[in-house]
Amino acid sequence: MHAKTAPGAAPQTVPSVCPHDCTSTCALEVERIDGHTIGRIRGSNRNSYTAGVICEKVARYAERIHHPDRLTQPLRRVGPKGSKQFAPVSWHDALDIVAEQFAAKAQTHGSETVWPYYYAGTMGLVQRDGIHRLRNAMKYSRWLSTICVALADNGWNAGTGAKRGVDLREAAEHSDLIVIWGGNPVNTQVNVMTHAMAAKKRGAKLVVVDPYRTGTAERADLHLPVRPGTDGALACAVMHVLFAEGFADWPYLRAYTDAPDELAAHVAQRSPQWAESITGLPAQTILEFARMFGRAKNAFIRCHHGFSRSRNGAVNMHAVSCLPTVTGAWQHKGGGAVYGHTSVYPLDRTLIEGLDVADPSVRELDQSRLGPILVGEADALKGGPPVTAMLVQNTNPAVVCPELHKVHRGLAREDLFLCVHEQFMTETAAFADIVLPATMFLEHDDFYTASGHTSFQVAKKVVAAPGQCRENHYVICELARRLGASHPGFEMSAWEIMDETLARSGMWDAQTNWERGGQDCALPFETAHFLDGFAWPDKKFRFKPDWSMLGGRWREMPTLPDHFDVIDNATSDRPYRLVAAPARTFLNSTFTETPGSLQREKRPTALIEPQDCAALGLSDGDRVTLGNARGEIVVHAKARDGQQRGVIVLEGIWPNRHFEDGMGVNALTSAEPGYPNGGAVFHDTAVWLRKAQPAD
Ligand SMILES: Nc1nc2c(c(=O)[nH]1)N[C@H]1C(S)=C(S)[C@@H](COP(=O)(O)OP(=O)(O)OC[C@H]3O[C@@H](n4cnc5c(=O)[nH]c(N)nc54)[C@H](O)[C@@H]3O)O[C@H]1N2
Ligand SMILES: Nc1nc2c(c(=O)[nH]1)N[C@H]1C(S)=C(S)[C@@H](COP(=O)(O)OP(=O)(O)OC[C@H]3O[C@@H](n4cnc5c(=O)[nH]c(N)nc54)[C@H](O)[C@@H]3O)O[C@H]1N2
Ligand code: SF4
Ligand SMILES: [Mo]
Repeated sequence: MHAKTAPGAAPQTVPSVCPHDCTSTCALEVERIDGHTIGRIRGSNRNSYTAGVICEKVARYAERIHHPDRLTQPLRRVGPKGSKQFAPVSWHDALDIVAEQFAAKAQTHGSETVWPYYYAGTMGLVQRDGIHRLRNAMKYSRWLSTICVALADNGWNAGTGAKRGVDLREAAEHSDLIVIWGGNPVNTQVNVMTHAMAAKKRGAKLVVVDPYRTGTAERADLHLPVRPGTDGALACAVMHVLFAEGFADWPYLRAYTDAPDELAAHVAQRSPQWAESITGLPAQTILEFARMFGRAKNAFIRCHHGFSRSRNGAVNMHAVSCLPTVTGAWQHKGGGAVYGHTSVYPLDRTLIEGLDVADPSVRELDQSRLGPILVGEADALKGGPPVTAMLVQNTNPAVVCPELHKVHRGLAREDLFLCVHEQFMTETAAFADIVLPATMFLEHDDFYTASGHTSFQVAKKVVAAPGQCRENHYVICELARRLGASHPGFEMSAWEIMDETLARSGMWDAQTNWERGGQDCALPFETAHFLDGFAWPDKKFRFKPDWSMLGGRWREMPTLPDHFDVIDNATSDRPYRLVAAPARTFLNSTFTETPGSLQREKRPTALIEPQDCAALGLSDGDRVTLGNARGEIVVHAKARDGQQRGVIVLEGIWPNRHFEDGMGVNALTSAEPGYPNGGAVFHDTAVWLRKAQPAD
């Protein structure tokens, strides 16, 4: 238990920044009760994007930071792999063991056998990305980052050339139509809703494109419940109408785009009737949406990640980014689109990531193909040595990765040495040889870019960490010292790295940034709207992207926006399409340990269209089996209106222990890379569905 406020002592309020993997990167106000204890967390008004609003799960962060199950001391495995039999060990000995094992494995198999594995449990750049400095200095296997943004980034950049766009706050004030495409911000980005609802209150229309009736869709004037993986077809049919009915802005197209005549001729063949058969949306509804979009003066599209998580996700994202380009909506205040602002920050990442010592000839492994890699599939290993040693920070692959059966088989390998640096005994940590206890964001210093807004924010440590928890930066530097890795970054504190990085980047120093509550890196109107050109040498938006720039399987891709039919289509054996969507009060597998979130999310549940339920004789609460060649899971059924027949939605990346057979939704999802060159396809899964046999 943590201490209560001393009688009469008012808690202090101190600023911080939310580190979680969420585009909002909210500015926070934290109640500090004493040097070890926090109270409520609130959204700060110092940032006009956060505007005083944060999600409920972070508001009650005291539940997480003061959780009785936090790891507080280093542990060494003393039973079989995965048995959770651990004994305490000192930090000194634990780090020695990790360094000895890494050195021994590298001696036997070469340095590429070690694969530092991380993700975005914290989005702080020093604590998250320092692992690359160790990787680069030691020539450990390199990293192809694919679990989250790869398909969406590639699709967005294919047309515009850069990951930036028009600010949603501007759209909230000026747009007359906001389209939330392929995301559920009521669950995942609460601040998007603040600004979208402000626009709606002003009279703007709200359209939501999502396979099921989410909380976001419920607030829309028009909801388009598209079949998963068919947004490219929908976008083409909308463009068909825009060209056919005179909504295309030809002077803009001639000045700002590469191939408008070819595009117009191409989409002339892609009518709403054509798209009806692919998307399952009535042609009339597509026509209605296209006309709304065409008639709006300053239509704005908020592109989300959700609709990119299919094999054709990059093509679909690119197709959607073409819409405001056809109408020239980019020219108007509040018009255009945004997917993320990450490229606005002029940050030099060399010191943090050790880019100056990176060797491009070292093997690069695909993050999302962890399962195939660990079970030794030759194509996944790129012809190199097996992976026999890993350091895992900020991620829980035993739950979040596709093809979980392979992931678990791999993590259980006796010849794999695994060190997991964690805040909790996650299902990944349970497989470890060494477990190290990690700090939480309020217990260390770091700085943060955002994707949803443009403010760069520094946050200071607020309270002391419990027990022997140490920050990621400490682990990286101590391993570097033991392994003989040399780089200036290993000799500096987190704060020194921040200051030096900011100085090299021409930005405010860390203290100034902290005092002023963040440095806004927003670009001027002309640039944000690409009116001084798109981010290509010829300054033209590309309707015909050069997919070959990305390598991989680009030859198979369509040259113009289209329905790229490489998805895991329904078949007679697997007649349902599964969407593995985010839950409101979990964040990936984080917060699955907090009582408030567990209470709200209840249990893994399949949302099924009522007629499908009737056809299968299912009532709410019945146990159902979902399966495919990769695995089967048992969950509870719930009838849900507002999605097409044949679509099933399962919200939340529940830990595997919540499932009868000990394996969760990612037992069903595929590790096949999206096109052209990687990207996880979490919402692109065909499954069978049947009433489960009675439980034993
Ligand atoms: N509460 C909560 N917040 C989160 C997360 C969480 O798990 N829980 N995860 C965080 C992370 S890591 C990320 S990357 C962001 C992601 O956040 P966003 O970029 O906002 O995207 P999501 O909300 O994940 O998108 C999910 C929605 O996409 C829809 N979708 C799936 N397939 C398709 C499709 O083919 N077409 C269309 N049109 N829609 C489709 C799903 O039905 C679902 O409603 O959210 C972050 N915030
Ligand atoms: N079925 C399905 N699967 C998905 C998705 C989906 O929509 N559906 N979404 C995918 C997406 S978008 C993403 S981004 C991935 C995310 O997957 P992960 O990146 O694995 O995210 P989390 O499950 O939240 O795990 C983050 C872990 O980092 C730990 N952590 C947090 N801060 C720190 C720190 O400072 N130091 C250390 N050492 N550890 C820390 C937390 O305790 C937590 O266990 O999941 C993917 N998996
Ligand atoms: S909305 Fe996202 S960034 Fe804001 S507090 Fe919640 S998790 Fe953090
Ligand atoms: Mo993500």
